[in-house]
Amino acid sequence: MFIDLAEIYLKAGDGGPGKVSFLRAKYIPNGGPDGGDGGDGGSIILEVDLGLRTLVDFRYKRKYVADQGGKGDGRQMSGRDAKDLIVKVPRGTIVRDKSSGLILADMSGETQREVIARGGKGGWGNQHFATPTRQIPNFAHPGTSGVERTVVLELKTLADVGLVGYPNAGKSTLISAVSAAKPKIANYPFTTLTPVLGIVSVGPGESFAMADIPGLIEGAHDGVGLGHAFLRHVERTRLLLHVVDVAETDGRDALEDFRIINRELSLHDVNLAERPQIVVANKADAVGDEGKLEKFVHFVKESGYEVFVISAVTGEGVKPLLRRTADLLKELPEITIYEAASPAALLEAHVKESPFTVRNENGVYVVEGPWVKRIIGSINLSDRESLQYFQRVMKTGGIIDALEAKGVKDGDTVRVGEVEFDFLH
Ligand SMILES: Nc1nc2c(ncn2[C@@H]2O[C@H](COP(=O)(O)OP(=O)(O)OP(=O)(O)O)[C@@H](O)[C@H]2O)c(=O)[nH]1
Ligand SMILES: [Mg+2]
Repeated sequence: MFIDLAEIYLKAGDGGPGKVSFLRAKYIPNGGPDGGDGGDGGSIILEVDLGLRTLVDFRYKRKYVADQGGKGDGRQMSGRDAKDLIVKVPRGTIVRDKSSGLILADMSGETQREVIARGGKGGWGNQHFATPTRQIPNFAHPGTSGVERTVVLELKTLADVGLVGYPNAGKSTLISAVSAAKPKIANYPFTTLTPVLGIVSVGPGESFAMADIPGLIEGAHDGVGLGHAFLRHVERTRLLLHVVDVAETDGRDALEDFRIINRELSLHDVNLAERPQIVVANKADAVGDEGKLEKFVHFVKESGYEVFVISAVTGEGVKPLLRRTADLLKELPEITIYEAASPAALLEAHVKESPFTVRNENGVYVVEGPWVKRIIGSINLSDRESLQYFQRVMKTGGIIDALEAKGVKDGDTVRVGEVEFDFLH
């Protein structure tokens, strides 16, 4: 089964808790603190697997939970770091954070690996907390939480060239004539049900990737026929080959088909309608009305497109088409790779959409919310840049406004998680 959309839940492991313990030995009556640290929780890492072609596995397994870090122990024994959980995805998978819709990663590299949910850090044991004035530290850190999130996976095939056109126009016949791909070909519409990728070789060391997708019909953007969902597999392409049946099999009209497909492309995504396009007038061997073909070619050229009259079956005209395609590709921008959102943008989105509360507890303004642990875990308060980032999130997340609404004044104490600071506007 071919599946190109999936939603999965990820929970990285929490860091293990640090230990509260004191050295006990025969001749040392009051041993110092020797509580070890907790281990780090396992992260969830997505990895490209070139052998995968679909997201079908995620139909059956939708929940991925990495192990927690081990607990710290006495005698300064650290807890074990948990193993990372590796989840394999096909190349071309775009990973989005479900709640914000932001892109976490575009898994398009051949060997790409990305941490999508980071495991929590192990907590410090009490061995770290002894000071000259506090010789019996009766506490340890609990460890931070592993990231929990639902992500949407979307597979968008990586190809230089996309074949689009009406059903039965000969798209699959063309890709099977010019590459090793062997999709099903038949004389009825909707023969192709899933995208097919083929590598087209045009000369020594010169090749490009071509994607064949199911045919489109009028109303595809509204879900008519197989709908337009498969267009996602040509969205990254640099060039479209628009295949039109100019033999007008079954009483079709080439010009009308051509217009319908272009309209469907723009209704799906204006970027796709503006993608460079070569018109492939196919089935030249079976044309009945040469005059009509000439008119079609003339009209299409007048509209600003290059046209190649070919027969995918006899091979007539195919070579010049491939030559021109390869030459044009040299001038066109690279295959689209989507940029991942910055960690700051992600955290801001998270803060914005999560509820938080501000309350006054004996003169201290306490900010609480589900993201508090995460933000505190992700910043280093002794680092200037990190601190500026923290302030920015406080501001864009609306926390400063909420504090002011509660009556906070310069010099008042604000507590976020375990961090306390003086409010300064
Ligand atoms: N005479 C002739 N027939 C062709 C040519 N190209 C394709 N055909 C025929 O047209 C029919 C449809 O071809 P396909 O390649 O399956 O068409 P498609 O565009 O992939 O169709 P869908 O997958 O349904 O969208 C088949 O019977 C092919 O043999 C051609 O150049 N000349
Ligand atoms: Mg086909």
